[in-house]
Amino acid sequence: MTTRAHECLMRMYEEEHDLESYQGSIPRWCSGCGDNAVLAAVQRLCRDEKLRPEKTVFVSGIGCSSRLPHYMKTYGFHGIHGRALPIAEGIRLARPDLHVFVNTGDGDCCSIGAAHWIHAIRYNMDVTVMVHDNQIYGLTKMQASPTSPRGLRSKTTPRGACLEALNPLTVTLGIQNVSFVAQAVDWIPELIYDILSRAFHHKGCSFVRIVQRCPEFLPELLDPWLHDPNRILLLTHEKGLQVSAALGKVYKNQLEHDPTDLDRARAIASAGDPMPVGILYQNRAVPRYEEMRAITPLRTPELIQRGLETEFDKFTVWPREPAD
Ligand SMILES: Cc1ncc(C[n+]2csc(CCOP(=O)(O)OP(=O)(O)O)c2C)c(N)n1
Ligand code: SF4
Ligand SMILES: [Mg+2]
Repeated sequence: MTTRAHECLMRMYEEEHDLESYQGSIPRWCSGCGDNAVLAAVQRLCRDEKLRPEKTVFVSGIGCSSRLPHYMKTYGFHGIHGRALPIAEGIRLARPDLHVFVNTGDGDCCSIGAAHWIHAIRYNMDVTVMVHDNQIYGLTKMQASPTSPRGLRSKTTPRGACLEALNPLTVTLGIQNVSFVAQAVDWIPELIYDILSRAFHHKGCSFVRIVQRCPEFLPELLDPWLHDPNRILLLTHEKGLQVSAALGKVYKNQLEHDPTDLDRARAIASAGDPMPVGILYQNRAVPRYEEMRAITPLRTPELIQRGLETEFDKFTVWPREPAD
């Protein structure tokens, strides 16, 4: 009887987590920074999906946005610049029992980490990727990134960026094996949550670009979209997002878009303005690298112990058998 009560309590401890259970250290982002909205959404998602903190890992590179794993009370890996994706893929292969999330910036993903971005999409491993796109290098205090708009004055482009901005959506939609692409904006929290939830449930590499405000260095950059709901194009569909009546009243510019239509997704992503928000593309049939390989057995304590013992045995000096 006592054992059963104990087991029951243990199960409750393992399964019941409130929001606080996922809150790590206090965020040190500037007030009004869009990263705060992403953090709030993922903490809610972890609670609602009842993710066990010890079975959840957030991986990042370097940047303001890459500080997110510190603010989660789960496992976390604050990696090196541009390398969040290969680290996450390694975790995915070694520990298929974990939920793997990636937080990366526009610089981290689209600049120094661009090669890994392309291959992560092609390998299509089951990771939920959030690109916090503030169109600037925030942490290093305002250098142009590949997504900075043409003409933007920054520390590295004092006379204005001379190149057209790279579009992370069209690039991703052009990569072989792409299986999930969505876009959110930090100022519509309801939709960040819904989109991340869809991304989390997608089996494969889900790529979510989150258009994110950096009030410290680009305080007015996104104002035209923030203050004019008609410049947001909500993508709705029975296979994509359905928006609440309240949100629909504010954001009237809506488009029925079937997310299985890749050509249409590419056309919507290319248009850019009004800014599409929702699920652009989803293909559940794309094979996942970890499934195709399926070579890594789960690292159980027994397996780890056996491996260690095999290694130690190589160096063990066994006592000699006494001579007869
Ligand atoms: C190898 C290497 N090169 C350069 C840097 C300097 N550095 C740190 S963060 C960063 C850019 C971060 O920009 P982004 O990924 O957009 O993140 P944000 O701070 O805007 O969230 C750079 C260039 C570094 N840490 N390591
Ligand atoms: S510098 Fe910009 S991106 Fe970095 S924390 Fe401040 S507002 Fe956020
Ligand atoms: Mg950035």
